[in-house]
Amino acid sequence: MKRKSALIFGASGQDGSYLAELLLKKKYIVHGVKRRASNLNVSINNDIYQNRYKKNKNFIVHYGDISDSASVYKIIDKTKPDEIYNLAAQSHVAFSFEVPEYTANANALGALRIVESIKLHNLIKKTKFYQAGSSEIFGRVQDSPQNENTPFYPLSPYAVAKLYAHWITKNYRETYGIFGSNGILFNHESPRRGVTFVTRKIISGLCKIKEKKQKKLYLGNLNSKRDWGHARDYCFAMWKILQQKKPDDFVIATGIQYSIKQFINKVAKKLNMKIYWKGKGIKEKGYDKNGNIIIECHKNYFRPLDVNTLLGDSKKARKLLKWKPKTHIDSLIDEMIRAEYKYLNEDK
Ligand code: NDP
Ligand code: GDR
Repeated sequence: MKRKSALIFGASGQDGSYLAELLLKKKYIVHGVKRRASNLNVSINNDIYQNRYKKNKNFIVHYGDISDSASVYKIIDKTKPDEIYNLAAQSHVAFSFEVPEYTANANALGALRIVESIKLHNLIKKTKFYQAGSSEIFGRVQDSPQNENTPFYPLSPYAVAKLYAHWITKNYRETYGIFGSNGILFNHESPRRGVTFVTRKIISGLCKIKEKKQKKLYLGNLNSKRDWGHARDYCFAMWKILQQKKPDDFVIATGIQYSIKQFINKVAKKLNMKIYWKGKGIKEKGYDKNGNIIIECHKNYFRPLDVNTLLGDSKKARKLLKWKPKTHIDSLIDEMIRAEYKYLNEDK
């Protein structure tokens, strides 16, 4: 039987690394797109990318950029894959307020470049397309929990761009019959999460405070609530979405939410640290048992507009994809803490 092939835009990111591992395990030929930079990026995922995949003959690296039409067209033409996963994005919501135009180019037009390329290269009958959508499109939530029928209300340049990508995928599906599916994924984390996202920042900060390598952790809005799952489980859902007979859109979530403060308390408990909270809003502070301030809010980490609550209802995915999250938030935190200690010991 002919081996399936997949092309992953964003293969060096958190999700790209888990998805590549899954597909290689399923005996796919995996093509990963990586953008060139003038110096080597030394993030953990790039280590994984360099060390693990470089030597695997079933993993082929292509240099390209989702914001550059010619490179996207060329790579798709060259690889003609059975499945394309578009995970490439400027994925930081807060940064998107600072680089709105670049965010729109990568996150919105990136998806357009791929579907247009599938059409131009006559791949409509061959190639299935997965678009990495986000729960951020629910923004100022109109209903709770959020499912595929909840109205969208994006609150950041990131979310507005992701909403364009959502609709253009649906539009090419309805206009040209492309097998294009949107996953509307709620937050998912792992030891491979970028260090500026809140879960990794909290775990990394508290581990360092406990080990006396850092005195204080500065954060922003402690009261927003998120529905957090494990990236490995969510990448499995991406693959399942493309194994369906028909293209469709799916919400992927755990259905349980915690506030940032609750998340901090959970991590602290696992590290045997008790945090005493005092104050409100930006003045709220977390103290250790000796009365030292170890958590403080700083205006730099507040967004011009924030999404206060997100809670997903993934009944459709549970029924049609037979998917459900395997990892409980406590196991996710345990895994992230273990990895953080490993990074600390390796002094990364
Ligand atoms: P990451 O930020 O870890 O990974 C993003 C990937 O996109 C990296 O490989 C990055 O490459 C690549 N990339 C960025 N800009 C470009 C570009 N111009 N051209 C080519 N590649 C580029 O994100 P995640 O893995 O967490 O998320 C994957 C996708 O899923 C993203 O689209 C994100 O918006 C979306 N998403 C994520 C959720 C989450 O909770 N993690 C939830 C919902 C949606 P490089 O290594 O060079 O930076
Ligand atoms: P999010 O994740 O914006 O939901 O986007 P992030 O972890 O950045 O923020 C979650 C919430 O925590 C609050 N917060 C802070 N956030 C960061 N990054 N740093 C801080 O210091 C801090 N303090 C408080 C934020 O205000 C926010 O409310 C992630 C990304 O992966 C997107 O690509 C993806 O689409 C969504 O999840 C679903």
